[in-house]
Amino acid sequence: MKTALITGISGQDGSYLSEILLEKGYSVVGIVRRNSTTLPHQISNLQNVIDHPNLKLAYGDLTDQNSIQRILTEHEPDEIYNLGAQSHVKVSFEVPEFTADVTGLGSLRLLESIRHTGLKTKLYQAGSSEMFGGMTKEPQHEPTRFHPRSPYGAAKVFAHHISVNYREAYDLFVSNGILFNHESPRRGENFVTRKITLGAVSIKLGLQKKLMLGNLEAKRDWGYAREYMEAVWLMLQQDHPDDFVLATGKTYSVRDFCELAFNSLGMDYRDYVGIDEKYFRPSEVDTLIGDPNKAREKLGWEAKTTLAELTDMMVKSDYDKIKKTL
Ligand code: F7E
Repeated sequence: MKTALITGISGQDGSYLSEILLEKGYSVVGIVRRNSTTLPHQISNLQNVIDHPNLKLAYGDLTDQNSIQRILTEHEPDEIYNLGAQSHVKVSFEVPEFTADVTGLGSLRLLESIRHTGLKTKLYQAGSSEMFGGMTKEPQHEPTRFHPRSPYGAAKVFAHHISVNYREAYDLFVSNGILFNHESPRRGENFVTRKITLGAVSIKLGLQKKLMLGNLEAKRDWGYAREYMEAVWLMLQQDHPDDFVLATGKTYSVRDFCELAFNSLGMDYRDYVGIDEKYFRPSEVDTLIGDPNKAREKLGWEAKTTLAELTDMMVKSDYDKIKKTL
């Protein structure tokens, strides 16, 4: 039985990936951080797998090298998926140093731990389309120059480059994913898609009157998170480490997403959506659209779920969830 270690297991991606790995017969170890919320609350995304006999949780932190090294020594994972991060772009402007520590240096600590323990393991480093940022050619693909537009994007660029460096310098098996936005009913509530589906449903059910947002013109390449985690697993099943863009190849504005979400509930977003400057970012990434050709050719992967299907899935899930509480 193979063992996989996941940092960020309590997040959207970690929860899908742990389900996929457990279905494939892996033993999964997830790193969780101690914080002031209770553990059941912190791992609510893991409800489908929490009682699985092959799932273990271990306290640790990407800012604590000793904890990482201890977990590696104890569990000797065959594969490591580094999904842990301070992943909110707007918040990274408020806590840039913390973001650099967790999202950037966290990756280095993991690499150093692998090197020091001498483990023959494969590492997946979760990179982001935020590394491309602004002023790049579209669509963005693996050779596109990075130009991050936030502390989060800059930290991810560091994590990407240091992963490539450790691959070249120490011959470690490290693959970088460059994932464009990927969403689902498990998306955190302060990312724009989930904020919109929750807001639209709350308005529909009479619990809220307006939904305040920031920049409606920003364009993103949005896919379905579960499908992206299938590709992440495939990256570590290759004979050689490599870097891959995962994207749908289509882009839509935040305004388009509002239209889809409100329409699916029989409403016109223009009657309910307002603009609040506080949601604007000091520097914005205007347009992201990925070219997933390399993933298609080498991994045989492509995104299948359309944005309309994804929006419907998220709206329905939020509707059912809120309805139950009324
Ligand atoms: O913003 C605009 C905002 O926070 C999308 C993370 O997973 O994907 C995510 O980063 C767009 C931006 O995601 C609101 O200005 C308008 O242009 O959902 P988001 P993100 O910043 O693209 C990448 C790939 C990652 O790696 C990140 O970890 O929507 N926007 N109004 C708003 N955004 C938010 N959050 N809230 C608003 O009210």
